[in-house]
Amino acid sequence: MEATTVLREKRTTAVPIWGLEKAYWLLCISSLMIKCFYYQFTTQLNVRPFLSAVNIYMMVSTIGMLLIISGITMLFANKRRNEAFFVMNFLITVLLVADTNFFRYYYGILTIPVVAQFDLELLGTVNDSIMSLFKVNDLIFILDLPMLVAGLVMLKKKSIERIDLKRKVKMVLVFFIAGLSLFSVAYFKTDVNRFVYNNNYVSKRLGVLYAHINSSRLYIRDNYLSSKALTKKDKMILENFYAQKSPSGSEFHGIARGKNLIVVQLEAIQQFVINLEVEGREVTPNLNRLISESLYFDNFYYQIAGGNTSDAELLCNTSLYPAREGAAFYRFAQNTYHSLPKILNQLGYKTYAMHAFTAEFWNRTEMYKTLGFDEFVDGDWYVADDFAGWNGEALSDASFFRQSIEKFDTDTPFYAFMITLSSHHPFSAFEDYDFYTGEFEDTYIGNYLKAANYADKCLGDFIEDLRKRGLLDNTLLVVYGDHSAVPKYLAGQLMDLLNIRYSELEWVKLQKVPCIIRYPGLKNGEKISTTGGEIDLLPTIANLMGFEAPYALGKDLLNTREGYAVLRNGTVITDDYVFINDIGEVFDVSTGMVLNKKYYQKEISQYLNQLVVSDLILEKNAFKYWVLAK
Ligand code: GP9
Ligand code: MN
Repeated sequence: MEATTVLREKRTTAVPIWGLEKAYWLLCISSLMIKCFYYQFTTQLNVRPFLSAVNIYMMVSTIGMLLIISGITMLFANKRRNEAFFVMNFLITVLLVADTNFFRYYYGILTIPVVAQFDLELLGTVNDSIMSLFKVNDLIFILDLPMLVAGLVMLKKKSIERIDLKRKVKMVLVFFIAGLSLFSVAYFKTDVNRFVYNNNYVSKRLGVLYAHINSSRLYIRDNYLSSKALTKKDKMILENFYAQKSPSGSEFHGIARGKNLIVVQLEAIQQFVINLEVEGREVTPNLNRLISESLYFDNFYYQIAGGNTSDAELLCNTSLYPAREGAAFYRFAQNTYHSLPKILNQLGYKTYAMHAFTAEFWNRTEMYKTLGFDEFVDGDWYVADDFAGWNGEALSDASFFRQSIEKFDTDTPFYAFMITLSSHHPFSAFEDYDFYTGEFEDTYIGNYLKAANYADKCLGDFIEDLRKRGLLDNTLLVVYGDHSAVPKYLAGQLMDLLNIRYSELEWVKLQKVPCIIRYPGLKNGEKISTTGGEIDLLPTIANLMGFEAPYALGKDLLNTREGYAVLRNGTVITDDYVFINDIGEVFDVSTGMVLNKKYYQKEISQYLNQLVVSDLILEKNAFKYWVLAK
């Protein structure tokens, strides 16, 4: 009799607390849900109308994931379950804030290799870039925190009971079953075969939380669960791939044999600035002039991924694609490569990599040794006598070029790989720079145009200096941009500047960088519109300098019949059509009409096979164990 009374008493006091607890969990989960949705829309991975089929599946999947994570939280907590829910909310919030900022600059989610390559000291140098990415609306990430803390304090005052096993199992099961059911509805509506190449596609369809789980799953599978040994089958894949590569053509073969090679990789210079006039002034008068005396490739795409600038360096110097996750400069710095500096070293060249910044950034110190550069002329070598752009603390491009030219040893032919820096995001350091941008003054785009104008001036002075010293005509000069400057969330400003109506196709077509090749005797002043990308630099240079680059994945842009560029996210651009992997559609490149995918599927898969081959080479260090049969 006594025992029943106690039990009854307990129940009556427990019920209101239970109600409060459940309300608290609901608050934790629903505010997280809003934050997840905010991520999806602020990144523009998902767009209006809010209730489109794609968005509904993303939302359903996100809620499913949150319930599953809540189930896990419940599984490991008992008396401190409310604290556990708070911690869950807090940790996911931190992840989403980091994701949002990372996305705004790098257009991707944070993945294990990306996080593994963070170096806090070096991160400090990009502080300004990071801070500039926050928006007022991001406050949404912390709005719930005071309420959650207050709720926790209130609940702490009540006596929270332990939950017995039976009840706990029941609760965990409810979370899991509800979560999994919701998630499955969305998952089975998604083309999961496209996941491998594109975390953004996963995010857009199934939400950012699942994108993290998926990318971590793939990372663990590829790095810990699958063998790193190069199998017979892998070798067959490589042999077949290289066997069907088209033989090299002969136009301009060897025209610059034995000459110097200077490659200038321009920071964040996109193609749209070329020949652009703002308020009656050319943004890039020097590049435009250079183009008039060079070959100009106007359908040339950047192909970088998680390694940003360093990926462009890899593409140019090895003609391999970037790693599918993280930066190859960090992940595969000990691999064997058939690189441009190695080939030129063998031909008696002196090879320099030149970049006036902290040598360790992007693990360049290690990677440049691996790529075989004789010397890395880094930030420590340059006298810090002039600053411009970026965070105000980086050596100006003007000084970089001025000092670099003194370094060239002109007694032997040399290869100088030069990476500029001043026109680095966020461009706000150029706010007061003397290039009037009219209605774009004080905007992101306006500042970028100023930065581009400055970078152009420095390059122009450098070219004149080369000319004066009699070096220009003895040198094969290659100039290209490394990657975009305008993130997708600012597409509107860019479209306004260029007077273009936004569409996914137009956006993809804007992801071009200029590529200029100058050498006396080339069809100078001509424009080559064959579609290509950074991966084609090495084979094109090889042809002009008269050496072979048999391991290059790219093509010689001067001797190809087939124009195409494969982007790391699985988008394929050809002279005729564009397959946008994010949305899974094929468009006519000039009319923008949607084409029937089934007619292009086979060809697209063949192009995408290049990514598979490249991943195999990087991830299994294939060039260490396999040589191409002559
Ligand atoms: C740093 C510079 C910047 O050395 O190359 O790299 P990014 O942020 O453009 O990848
Ligand atoms: Mn860069």
